[in-house]
This record gives sequence, structure tokens and C-alpha cells, in this order.
Amino acid sequence: MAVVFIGIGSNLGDRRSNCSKAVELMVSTGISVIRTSSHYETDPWGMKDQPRFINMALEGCTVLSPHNLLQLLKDIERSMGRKQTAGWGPRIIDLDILFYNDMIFSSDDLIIPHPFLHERLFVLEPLAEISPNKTHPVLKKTVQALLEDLKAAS
Ligand code: PH2
Ligand code: MG
Ligand code: MG
Repeated sequence: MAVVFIGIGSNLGDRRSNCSKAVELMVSTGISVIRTSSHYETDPWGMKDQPRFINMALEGCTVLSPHNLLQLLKDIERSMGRKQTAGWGPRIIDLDILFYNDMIFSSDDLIIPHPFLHERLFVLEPLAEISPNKTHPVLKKTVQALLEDLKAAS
């Protein structure tokens, strides 16, 4: 069993129910939920000219390998009607693997931990709500410390 953290985001349609629906679909397809964060309404990061997001984070456990988990998340995104998969534009649902145990892994289609998580308030705030003491295996700092660093820098 692996403990995994998933970042969830939506800025199209009924954003809150899209996030909740994604959690239900994860639960019904092989991820047991340990904790979920509240919903956060966040300003778009990167491509600024798009609707505000609802973001949240989920801690769960799964027997799926990292690549099988990635595949499952992509299948759920697709089943919810997500069309565009590249870039930072608007999306019905976005499901990103943030941490997978304390794994450090990099391939063409998957990097763990998520390479930008420490640069994004919309990831760190929900993550710090559910797991402030989780240590980033590369940066060797807790999620709470990363959040404080980012707030101090911005
Ligand atoms: N996702 C992006 C790009 N920008 N901004 C916010 N606030 N929330 C997101 O989930 C988000 C974003 C690409 O995945
Ligand atoms: Mg994303
Ligand atoms: Mg994504």
C-alpha cells in the first residue's frame, strides 16, 4: 500500500461538484481516502486570463503503482469530459500526483514529487490543511515550512 497525495483543481462548470465528483470516482476505482481538504477558491496561476479555480487536496492509499495511478487519474479526467490535456488553460478537472510515499521519481510523463508543488499556494494551502508535517523528500522541508517560505517570498 502506498500513501499518496493528489492535487485536485477545476475552473470550468460547477467547480465544487467537479472536485467532489472526482473524489467519488477515485474512491470507486482503487484509492481509499484518508483525508480531504476543504475547497479553496484560488486565483489562476501561470495563465492568468482564465476563471478562478477551486482547489483541494486528498490523502489516500492505494495498491496502484505510480504509473497505474497516473493512468487512473487520466481516465477519470477523460470520463469527466476533460478535453485539453496540455498547458495551463481552463479545465473541468485536473488531478495531479503530488507525493507517492517518499518516492523520488522522474520519467518523460511523470515526476514525483510534483515538480512545482512548492511554488504554488493553491497546492500548498490545501496540503498544509490535511498534512502540515509531511516532509518533501527532495527539499527536506515540511509542507507547512514550504507554505511559510512561499508566503514570505510572495
Ligand atoms: N492549475 C494549473 C494552472 N494554474 N491555477 C490555480 N489557481 N489552480 C490550479 O489548479 C491551476 C492553476 C495547471 O494545472
Ligand atoms: Mg495541474
Ligand atoms: Mg495535471
